[in-house]
Amino acid sequence: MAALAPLAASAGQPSQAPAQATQFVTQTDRLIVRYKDADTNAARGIAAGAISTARQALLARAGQTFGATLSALRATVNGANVLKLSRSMTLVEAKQLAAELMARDPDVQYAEPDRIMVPLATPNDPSYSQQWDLFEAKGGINVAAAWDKSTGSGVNVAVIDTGYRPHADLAGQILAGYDFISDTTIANDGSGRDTDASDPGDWAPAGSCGAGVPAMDTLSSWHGTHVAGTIAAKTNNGVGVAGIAYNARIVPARVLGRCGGYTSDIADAIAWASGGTVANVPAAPYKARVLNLSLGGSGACDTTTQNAINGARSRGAVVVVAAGNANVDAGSTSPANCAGVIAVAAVGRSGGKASYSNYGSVVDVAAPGGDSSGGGILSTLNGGNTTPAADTYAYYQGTSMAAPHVAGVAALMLSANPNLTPDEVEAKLKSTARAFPAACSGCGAGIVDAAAAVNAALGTSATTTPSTPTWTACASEGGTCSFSGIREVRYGSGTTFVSKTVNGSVACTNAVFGDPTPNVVKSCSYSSVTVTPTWTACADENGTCAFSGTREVRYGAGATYVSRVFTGSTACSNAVFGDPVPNVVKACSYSSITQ
Ligand SMILES: [Ca+2]
Ligand SMILES: [Ca+2]
Repeated sequence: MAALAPLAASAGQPSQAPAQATQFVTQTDRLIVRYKDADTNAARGIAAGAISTARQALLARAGQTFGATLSALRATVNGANVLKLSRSMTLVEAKQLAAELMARDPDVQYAEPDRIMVPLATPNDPSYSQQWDLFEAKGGINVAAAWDKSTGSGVNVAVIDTGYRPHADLAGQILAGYDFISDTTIANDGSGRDTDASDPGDWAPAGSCGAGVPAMDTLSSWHGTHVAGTIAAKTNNGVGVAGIAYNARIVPARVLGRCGGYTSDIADAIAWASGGTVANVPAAPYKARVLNLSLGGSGACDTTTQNAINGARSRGAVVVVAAGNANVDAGSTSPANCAGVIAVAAVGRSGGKASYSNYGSVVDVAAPGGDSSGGGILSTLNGGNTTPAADTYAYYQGTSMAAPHVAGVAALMLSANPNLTPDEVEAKLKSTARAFPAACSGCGAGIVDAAAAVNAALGTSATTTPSTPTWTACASEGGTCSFSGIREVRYGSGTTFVSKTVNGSVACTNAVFGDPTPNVVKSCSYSSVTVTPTWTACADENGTCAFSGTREVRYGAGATYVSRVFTGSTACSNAVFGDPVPNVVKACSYSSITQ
């Protein structure tokens, strides 16, 4: 029986970057108040912010109830007033005060806390800025935008690999697994199968795996620990790296040891992790919806393996497999050539095929695996050359690193929509994959896009019924319609309207909307349904971002952005946008919503 090997290539050096803290601010010393006559005042040339004595008296009385005085600071762009409070209060209290203002003064259109915003979802893990594979426009998987909607909660991912090392950046992420290695020499832990899936090391002296194999002494790889970190390293813990599905959990199934691992052990692990029954092995306490197999060997798909994969899929598991590192057609690499798996090729930092990656018609999608020109994939590791030593981090390259990116995204999708079948997950990963920005022939449908895949997963939820919008009148013709978020705005009269999707406010005029009902006074109303834009990566720093129409363009890294509105194209540079994240390579993306 052929031994299968882990599919990682070389390691590089870990490095550090400054931490970015992310913490929500839960207090404010400001309110925003807009009066109902703001539109007509603007039309008459009366400056917003000039609050009448009568209104000031009502403000003062409302403030007294909360032990605060309110003073006008300035007007906002849409004619509302920013009020300074004499003391800071919690957002809960500020909302109560805003409600008090609205109750006391019927002229108030709305009042709300002037909340302090912070960049969302940017992990504070100090090495995140080195994880180009997560955020860069060319070779990355666009995961930060997915984290707004899914972080993998409730989904278990089986890492069918060398086992795991306890690691500070994996603490609490690893569930009970199993050691499937039946051969004590391969196991290297002095025993056969048992409940301890920890990795004792897979170092191999020269010639210990057969004549001339390996050619020279090899060090322990800690391969499964690296794969596990890519999928679900602890994130926003101020330590090390970020994981893709960081609220998912890892089920370690140990199948690879010194010299590799047997197909029979791997097949049992596939069955067990997905909730199947394996003789003489206790049932898995934690069933996995995603199985990651960053391993392979040459030859056709074994019947044993195919049967195990069929069984896992019948129990709802998504099976993700590395395509292999021999720069050959993956049709000759198993289990990448098995039916029903998602076979993953590797791209480098440029988004082109990694030199080593297998390719061909059995490949479904590509993901970052790193290459020697742009660097590898940084993840959790152990520092021991042979037996375990201290926690560390290291760059590895390989389709072994690409596969867990896809497994992590699959976990995000299943967390967002647990009803998806394995075939639906695969179809959505493919349909939302991003076009290759550099040559990658035989690399499947494209580079996996985590945010687009999660959006697609959410979009088809059978249990979600679209809500019917209601419409709120917001301005007469010539006025300004203002609201929160991005919404559809109707302009017209009676039942004749034209509509646009608008961010925040819009002039309610023929100039903006055209004239759907000539010679009739029109008005605007906005929809109760907010629209969520999706973002398409368009350029790396110092490139040119091009698109159709007038759109918002974001510039930044991770989830820290500045954004501006452009028509047609813009340079993606500090000169245009300023520098939201110094010392980090930034990129641009454009909104799906035209303005
Ligand atoms: Ca053992
Ligand atoms: Ca971390």
